[in-house]
Amino acid sequence: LAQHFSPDIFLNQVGFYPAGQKIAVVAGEKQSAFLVKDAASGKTVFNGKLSEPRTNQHSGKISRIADFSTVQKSGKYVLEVTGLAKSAPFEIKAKVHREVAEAALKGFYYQRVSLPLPDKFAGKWARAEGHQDNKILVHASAVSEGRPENAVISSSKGWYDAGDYNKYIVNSGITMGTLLSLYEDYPSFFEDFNTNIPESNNGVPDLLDEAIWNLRWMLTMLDPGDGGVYHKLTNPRFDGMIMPDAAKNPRYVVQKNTPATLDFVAVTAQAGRILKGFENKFPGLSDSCITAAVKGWEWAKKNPDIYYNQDELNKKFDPDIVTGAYGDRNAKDEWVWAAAEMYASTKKADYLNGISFVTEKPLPLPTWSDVQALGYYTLIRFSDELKMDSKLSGQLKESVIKFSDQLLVDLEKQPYHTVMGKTARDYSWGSSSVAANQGIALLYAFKLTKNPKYTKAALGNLDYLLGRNATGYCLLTGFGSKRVMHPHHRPSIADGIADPVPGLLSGGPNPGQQDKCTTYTSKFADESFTDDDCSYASNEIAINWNAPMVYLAAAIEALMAT
Ligand code: 9MR
Repeated sequence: LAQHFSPDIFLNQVGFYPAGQKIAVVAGEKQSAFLVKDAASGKTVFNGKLSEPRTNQHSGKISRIADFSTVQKSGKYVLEVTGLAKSAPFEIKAKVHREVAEAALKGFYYQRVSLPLPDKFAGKWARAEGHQDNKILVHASAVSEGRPENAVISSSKGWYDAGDYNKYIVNSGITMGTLLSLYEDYPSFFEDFNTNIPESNNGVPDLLDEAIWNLRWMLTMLDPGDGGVYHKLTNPRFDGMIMPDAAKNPRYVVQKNTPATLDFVAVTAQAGRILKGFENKFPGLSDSCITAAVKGWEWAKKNPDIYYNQDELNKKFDPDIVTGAYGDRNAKDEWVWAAAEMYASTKKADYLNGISFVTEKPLPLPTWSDVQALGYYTLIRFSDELKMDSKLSGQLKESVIKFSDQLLVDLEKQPYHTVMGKTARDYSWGSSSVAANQGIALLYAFKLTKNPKYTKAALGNLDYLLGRNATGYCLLTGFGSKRVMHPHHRPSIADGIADPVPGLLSGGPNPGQQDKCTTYTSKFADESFTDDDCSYASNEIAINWNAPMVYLAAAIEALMAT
């Protein structure tokens, strides 16, 4: 694909809304004019001037901006830098990101554990069932009175975390919180949002059906003996590059701890609240969630300082566990999130007693290890309904706006005209999720202020993810003229099909290059990416990155479908 298109023009390869902002980045400083042409007829529809040159703060490279927002007629176009370079064709149309949103949610279906994926739903990515997970061993680090070492439990379903086949509560936490919040923020949008999954016709939004697949697994991770929640369900070591059904190693649940339990509390509290509205579809599920949330909360109250430290664990227990650690050593933010969800679901304000909100600071962007913002979002969403203390709710709202305003500072000067990437810090492991989560924060700022500058910047980050970034890749598999073809994703590698499983968001540039792959072509923060399956540090996929992608694309569709 796309070899004859210029690598010097960077734009959202999926397209643009008729009335939305339309920006491309043109590398170099020599040219000063550009044209937008109708792709079929070649007729020029817009004659534009490039901006003054800008210097990239990461690479020192020079580029200019082409703004063609005034082109508003639906159609297929190409952008040409006069006499030199030509972009791949792109579309201008209403609902232009609908398919992106649907595919990104469908990405979760492809990650389902304990289920065969037939042609009917999975197309050419059909595969056999992987991991029944009905004979899971209790690791020596996780025993309780009723469950001694090597006791066997059933813990089926859920989603594979990423390119590997393990299931981690901490990372499921932020993922579920993001998807469930998307539902609570835009419920009517999901009435008619079909991703062609087995449950599509059950009268429940597909978004919730998908989340319930993972919820049912999460509920099995609470030890009924004491109410603590296991950190993860995992092989001792990562599988090779095999299909899920070929993976046969024994799996364990390992050490209960405070952050995992509080993440579980937050998710089950939120799910319990939402599922009350679907009692006739899932009798008893809502209650089971709330009961589990209360149990977890009580365990965490009694055990407020237990953290997962894999190295320490391996000194004490066998077998050694060397899969993803998600070792969070600070539970302050998990307390905020869990308390917020418990309060919103039970309406008992006591849950907030003794919880410290860091309200004087701008919102901390959500990551798997910092989930405080998810609590803020929920309290803001329900502040009126809960008749919340107006001082606290005012502070929470202020922190979201403060954070968003900081993002917007100097947006006009950025080489890619995005809030993403202003500082090198944005390019952490899974930087695509930073872009998506910034977009979500901006959309909350929009909801609070109704100022369209925030939605515009959020859309800019979606443009970033779909191609207006220094790698030139559209970072969602299955989309774009320059596609990610080799994600670090076991099924995509092992299935013998050229196209990777679609709807999965690549982690994106990460100058850490912890995978030591030899195919990186740049060390600059915004370019440190390689479309190579060796690259778990820049080109893996993960559920906690896909969830904010679903949120951003769907919410933008809900807000500006025209
Ligand atoms: O997303 C995680 C990132 O923040 C950490 O720096 C990294 C190293 O610990 O791990 C990432 O999570 C991986 C997890 O440990 C195992 N499954 C794949 C995840 C994505 O790479």
